Amino acid sequence: MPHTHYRACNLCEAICGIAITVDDEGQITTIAGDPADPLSKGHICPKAVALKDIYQDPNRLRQPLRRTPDGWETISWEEAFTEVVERLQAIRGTYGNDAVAAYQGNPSIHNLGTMMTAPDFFKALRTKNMFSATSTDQLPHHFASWLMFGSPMLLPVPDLDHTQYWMILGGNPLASNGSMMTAPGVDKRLRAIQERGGKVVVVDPRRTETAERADEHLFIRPGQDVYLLLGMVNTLFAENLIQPGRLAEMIDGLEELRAAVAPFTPAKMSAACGIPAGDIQRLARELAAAKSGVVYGRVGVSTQTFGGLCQWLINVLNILTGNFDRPGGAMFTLPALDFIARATPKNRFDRWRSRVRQFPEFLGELPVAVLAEEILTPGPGQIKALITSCGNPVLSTPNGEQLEQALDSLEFMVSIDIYLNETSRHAHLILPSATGLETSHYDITFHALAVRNTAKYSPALFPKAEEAKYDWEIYQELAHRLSGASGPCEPQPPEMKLDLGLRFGPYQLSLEQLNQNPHGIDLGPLKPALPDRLVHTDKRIQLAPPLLLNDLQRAQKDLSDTKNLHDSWQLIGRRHLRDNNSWMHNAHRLMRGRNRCTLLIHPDDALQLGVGEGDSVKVSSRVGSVVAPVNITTDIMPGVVSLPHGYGHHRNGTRLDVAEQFAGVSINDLTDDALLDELTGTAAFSNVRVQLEAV
Ligand SMILES: Nc1nc2c(c(=O)[nH]1)N[C@H]1C(S)=C(S)[C@@H](COP(=O)(O)OP(=O)(O)OC[C@H]3O[C@@H](n4cnc5c(=O)[nH]c(N)nc54)[C@H](O)[C@@H]3O)O[C@H]1N2
Ligand SMILES: Nc1nc2c(c(=O)[nH]1)N[C@H]1C(S)=C(S)[C@@H](COP(=O)(O)OP(=O)(O)OC[C@H]3O[C@@H](n4cnc5c(=O)[nH]c(N)nc54)[C@H](O)[C@@H]3O)O[C@H]1N2
Ligand code: SF4
Ligand SMILES: [Mo]
Repeated sequence: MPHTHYRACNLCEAICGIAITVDDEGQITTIAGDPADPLSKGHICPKAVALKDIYQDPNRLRQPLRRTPDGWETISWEEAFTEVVERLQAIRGTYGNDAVAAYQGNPSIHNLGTMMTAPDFFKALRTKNMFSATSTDQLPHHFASWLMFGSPMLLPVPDLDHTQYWMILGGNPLASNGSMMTAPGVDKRLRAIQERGGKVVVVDPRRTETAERADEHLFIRPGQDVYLLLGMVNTLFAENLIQPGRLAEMIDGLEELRAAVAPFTPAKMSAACGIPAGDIQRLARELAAAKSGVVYGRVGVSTQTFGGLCQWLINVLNILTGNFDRPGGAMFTLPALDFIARATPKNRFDRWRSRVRQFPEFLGELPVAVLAEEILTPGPGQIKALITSCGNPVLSTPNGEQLEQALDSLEFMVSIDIYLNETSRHAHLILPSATGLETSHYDITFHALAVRNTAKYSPALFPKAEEAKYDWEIYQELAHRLSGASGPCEPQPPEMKLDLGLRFGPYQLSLEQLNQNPHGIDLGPLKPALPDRLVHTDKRIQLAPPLLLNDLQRAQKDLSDTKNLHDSWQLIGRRHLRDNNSWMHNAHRLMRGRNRCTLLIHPDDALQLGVGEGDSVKVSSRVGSVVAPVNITTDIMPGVVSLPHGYGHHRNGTRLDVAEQFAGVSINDLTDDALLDELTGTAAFSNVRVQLEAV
């Protein structure tokens, strides 16, 4: 019988409800948005249909591979597990636990099985060399939340559906479908703000798809948002616009903050960020005057040299204007599986440091920008083995070419990945998992970051191939064998823990209830939750944590450094709706039309270089160079150029079926491992300077 299967798409943070019809032969006939999903209400994007392509892709790995001098050979799971554990144990025995490093990539958080099992496996490694895509992404959000609210996971979300004023910095939700803000159908939600008389402002060095739809767009010099934000906070104090409302009783550090921001006047900030002082003041006044409002900053403001300060100041602006923990402002979710309820305040920073550059850990991780040097620099504590899981750091972390050299020098590398790609091709063994439509899903992370409280469980649509394993089976087996336990590993599907988590959660749901509601369960709009939800034991908000106040000195110093802005360009990234980081360019239906991996450049700059539309330009940075065709547009600021990340599929030896004209180049062959936010360790992608040359 043809039937319809309902699930959540787990490709990006929007977790859209989808309806998949399957015919008698078990073939997918359609994938459409599910109007009955309480969160997405029918929204879908073109990537959802590619779930079918991933499921059917003949190049997706289904059995473990081993690299041999004559190429890759397929081996049994038993052989693979035995070899991985033997090699890891041997390296740990010879060099110590820290010689084994691990990198976890983005799809881990979109995978229920990995979320439930990978942490135990990585803990069992007892290594200080843990890395993840977080240090190329949202680390500053966690840092600010940890210091201000007591837990890195207590993350405020913009209450989009009720706000009257939305200021977006460094995010392009119309292309990315939203991030640290699960809000499927952002376009509709944005239009609704305008229809109820509200205003949307975008601050971005590029006039993005989102900026195009906003009421106002301001260009900002890349990497300089901290100065705009400081100028706005300064204005609030200078003009007596501080009105935290009921939060006044819960905040500490107001006077320290006032003193700390006093030197950062809008007039001084303007020269740094390129936004007129009058506009900086006006934005602060507008936010303070709005019936409700929220400042939201995403990857473009996290991945810069002052990413930590930016995310702190964004919270500060929302708090000082009375827009925190109130409808239409920045609010906290109450998810059905609530990991905050049991969170306790802990020190999570600088408990150890990286060996070479002495960077402090945060949340048990070191910045991925130091991974290559930790592999390449000889001496005690050098990394000799690496496990990558759900990650493609060669294309996604700064100075990818250097990392490739480092990977080739490892004694042992294993990738838990569904493809033989730019990263896993350096591994000795690849352990592929079942994925997507073959897996069940409950979104532990993104229900906790959603603009509305909902809960949804999706069972697997198709059984996995007989010879395949789920991610959770791989982690459990490896953890079991590494622990030296005797006897076979008893598989524990993630559903057991999930059901328990739901039952002990704030709504006391169960897996059975979720199974009975395949479209998902609506748990209502976000509600004020403070002070109860604060994790600091004194239930207070720290407005002026010393680590952040100290970092202002660095911002002050950088401000007085006179830089010659005219001898180079600034490079920024971008996302396209039909891309998903580095790993879906082999889905042919997403790769039609024009090559998207182009260098956006302003007409004045193109004229200066003497290049016309489509001409090739060599882009060089301290670490490398690439050649890309230009796309001339007034949508980008003069002096700034943009390349999307995730491309660069020309590297030999992969089994990815990416058409030649879409292979592109990797922006991360230009981004610099030496540039990072010295406070949080986040890669500073937006601070990279490049030279351009017509070829
Ligand atoms: N210059 C620049 N660089 C960036 C960014 C940027 O904006 N600019 N963005 C950064 C951000 S925000 C992120 S999150 C990172 C992403 O960085 P990564 O997470 O390292 O890279 P992805 O491209 O997401 O690679 C995902 C990998 O997981 C595999 N995979 C997919 N599904 C599964 C599965 O179910 N199981 C397993 N085991 N593997 C699976 C894919 O084959 C692929 O190899 O990139 C960062 N890099
Ligand atoms: N289609 C699609 N969707 C995705 C992804 C994808 O690859 N493709 N990736 C997913 C992931 S892992 C993430 S983390 C999210 C990210 O979601 P978003 O944060 O919305 O990511 P981007 O679309 O890269 O938007 C970043 C914006 O920052 C701007 N920017 C760059 N530098 C600066 C700066 O210095 N200052 C300011 N103010 N702006 C700057 C860029 O021009 C860009 O418009 O998207 C997720 N969704
Ligand atoms: S927006 Fe994200 S979750 Fe929604 S259909 Fe597209 S890829 Fe899937
Ligand atoms: Mo990300």
